[in-house]
Amino acid sequence: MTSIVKSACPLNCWDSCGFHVTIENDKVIKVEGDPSHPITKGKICGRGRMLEARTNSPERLHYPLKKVNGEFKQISWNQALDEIALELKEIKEQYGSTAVLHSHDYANNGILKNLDQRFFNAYGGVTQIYGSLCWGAGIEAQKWDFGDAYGHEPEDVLKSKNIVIWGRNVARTNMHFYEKLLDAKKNGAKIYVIDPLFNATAKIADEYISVKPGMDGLLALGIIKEILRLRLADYEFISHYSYGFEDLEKLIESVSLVKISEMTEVSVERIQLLAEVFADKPTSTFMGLGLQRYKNGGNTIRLIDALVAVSGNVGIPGGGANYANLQVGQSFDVANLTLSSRKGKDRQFSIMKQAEEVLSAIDPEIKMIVVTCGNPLTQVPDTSIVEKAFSSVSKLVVIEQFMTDTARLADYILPTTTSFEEEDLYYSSMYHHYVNYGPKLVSAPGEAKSDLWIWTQLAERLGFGDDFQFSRNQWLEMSFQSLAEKGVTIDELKKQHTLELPVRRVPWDDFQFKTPSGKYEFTSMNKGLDGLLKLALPEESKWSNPELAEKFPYNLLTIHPLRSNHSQNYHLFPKEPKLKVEVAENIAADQQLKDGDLVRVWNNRGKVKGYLSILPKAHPNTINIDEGIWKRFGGSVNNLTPSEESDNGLGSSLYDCLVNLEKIT
Ligand SMILES: Nc1nc2c(c(=O)[nH]1)N[C@H]1C(S)=C(S)[C@@H](COP(=O)(O)OP(=O)(O)OC[C@H]3O[C@@H](n4cnc5c(=O)[nH]c(N)nc54)[C@H](O)[C@@H]3O)O[C@H]1N2
Ligand SMILES: Nc1nc2c(c(=O)[nH]1)N[C@H]1C(S)=C(S)[C@@H](COP(=O)(O)OP(=O)(O)OC[C@H]3O[C@@H](n4cnc5c(=O)[nH]c(N)nc54)[C@H](O)[C@@H]3O)O[C@H]1N2
Ligand code: SF4
Ligand SMILES: [Mo]
Repeated sequence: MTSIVKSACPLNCWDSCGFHVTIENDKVIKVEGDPSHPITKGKICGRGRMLEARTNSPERLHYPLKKVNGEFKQISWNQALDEIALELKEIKEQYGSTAVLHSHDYANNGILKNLDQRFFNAYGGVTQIYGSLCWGAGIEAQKWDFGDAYGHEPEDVLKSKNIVIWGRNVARTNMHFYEKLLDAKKNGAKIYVIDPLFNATAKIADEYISVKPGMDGLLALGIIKEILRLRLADYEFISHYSYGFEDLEKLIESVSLVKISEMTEVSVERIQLLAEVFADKPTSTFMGLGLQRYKNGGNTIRLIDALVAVSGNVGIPGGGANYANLQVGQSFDVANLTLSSRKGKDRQFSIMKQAEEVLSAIDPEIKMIVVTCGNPLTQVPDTSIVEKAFSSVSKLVVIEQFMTDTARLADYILPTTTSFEEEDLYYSSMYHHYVNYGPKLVSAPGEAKSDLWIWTQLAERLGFGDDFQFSRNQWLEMSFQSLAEKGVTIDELKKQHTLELPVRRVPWDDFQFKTPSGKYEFTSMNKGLDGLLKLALPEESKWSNPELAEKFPYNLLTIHPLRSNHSQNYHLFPKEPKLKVEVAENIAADQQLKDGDLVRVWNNRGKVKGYLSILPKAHPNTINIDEGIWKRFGGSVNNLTPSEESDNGLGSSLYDCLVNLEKIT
């Protein structure tokens, strides 16, 4: 029997698509878009379609595995759970619960994936990771400026006269926004793309502005300087609704436009053009996340926010400093799921430096790491240290669907379900404000079990089974408590499969900000000297570290791959993937390289080998290697990247990375 049922994409992505899934005899046959989804309207990307292959792949993990004398051996669930539970009990008794590290990311956007936190809180509180490899610096920056990180609803861009896409790879990473851009263009809006790479979105832009990586904050400052010189600023907004503008003026006086042009490698004329664009309201700004993965990433986003504010584009239809939309995530009562009151002990490692922290931890040392929804061996910076740390602990437990680079190091691998094998609800706080429902559609293969089943079983063995005695529906209801009070219920979601969340469509339109002053804060009121905007530079650049730049003259970006969500799909490609090293034309010309040459890319942290591909119109001295590629295909690119935290401590500096390159035979 064949049926087509509604479901949703679980992947960590801007778009959060609605699906039509074809099922035959308890098997997923095909994944397509749901034409009735209000935002995604039947279109999905290859990563979504490939969830069929991820579900049916013969490489799926089907049984619990234990490493014995260096080899994985199949064991029963009872043995795996009994042994892990006993280990957890003994570690807690002997060293305290924080001798366990929970290392995770957000590979699956299901709300019930947060129940891992409940387990570790009920256990007594483990060492948790804080910050985000993904968007941490920018989120924190917007919290300082506005009080929170809120974006405009997707339709609002159709009201913009000008649209600035600043470091977001829209055509590749955010396809439904790309569709909206095409509509806006038909409406007569002008599109400006600011990016070191001439990406697919740049192809539809009216103007493409190429910038030196990591220098966007300075560029924003240059644009503000021009706006002020031409007296094009919104002085009404500045005087009534902002705090700290004089500090920004002082900063602007400290640097000339010519110097800004030299450092950003953007011409003075281009900066002047952008000043006119921002003053010609409404202009919307859409920042990407690549933009802030630098040591100065928080300051970069704050200076772009300041530009949007000075030009009077905050809180108006068709405007906005759009980065993320935390209104979406905040709609759910995640705290109800996580039982944080039960956490007796607490220790935190930063997500960037988790490996160094594991290696240096005392009182207590880390005795066990549990990995969920993450693949740190490919995704966390400075791979050689990550590998050392994850190999050093006496017990590594990895809950996975596939034998990833991280799983290979494990002492226990617990096989888990894919999204079509369990019920959950899915949302993303990155773009639109709709929540989607994903029912259980097929049985899991072999003995694979959901993460939630695993936590429930372990909780029983550790004596807090009662904390997990709820049905899936009860868990979902718990997360919907506040929404239900507003008349948005889980029953309705199950019926409709997608629901609009009650959020502000044009945030800050009342000019009441969630900051300490209640105003837009150019200077963050309660942050002391940190609260001032700065001429901050990336850690690795010729301006901040000339000797390093002499040795390693090229900027390495490691952006998100087209056909994989991070590391999730490379092993499923019909043709074995190869590591591609994309270089700006000047690098190829200087070193007389051609497409297909085998090259080595290196710095003081590590090296990778790959095949050269010349990137037309990329900013001079820029290289890109898409992230996510596994060791067996030539990765990880994170062998090269730094584990430094961003200026505000909550983000990564993955793209703040200088390298050298040479041809090898
Ligand atoms: N196909 C695909 N889509 C995805 C994902 C995926 O893995 N694959 N991942 C999802 C996730 S988790 C995320 S976080 C989002 C990320 O979505 P994006 O922010 O769109 O993508 P990134 O790859 O993080 O960032 C890359 C963009 O930033 C630009 N960039 C890098 N450095 C700078 C800079 O200094 N200045 C400027 N102006 N631009 C810069 C790059 O050239 C590139 O165009 O994508 C989501 N969508
Ligand atoms: N160099 C470089 N590194 C980066 C980035 C970059 O741009 N450049 N981007 C960063 C960003 S933005 C992000 S968001 C992170 C993403 O980092 P991760 O989230 O670690 O990466 P993924 O490859 O998406 O997923 C990790 C693993 O989760 C598993 N998984 C999927 N679903 C489930 C589930 O339901 N349960 C369990 N237990 N496991 C599951 C998958 O099989 C996969 O192996 O990477 C970061 N790392
Ligand atoms: S990965 Fe993103 S664009 Fe692709 S189907 Fe999933 S939510 Fe949609
Ligand atoms: Mo991300």
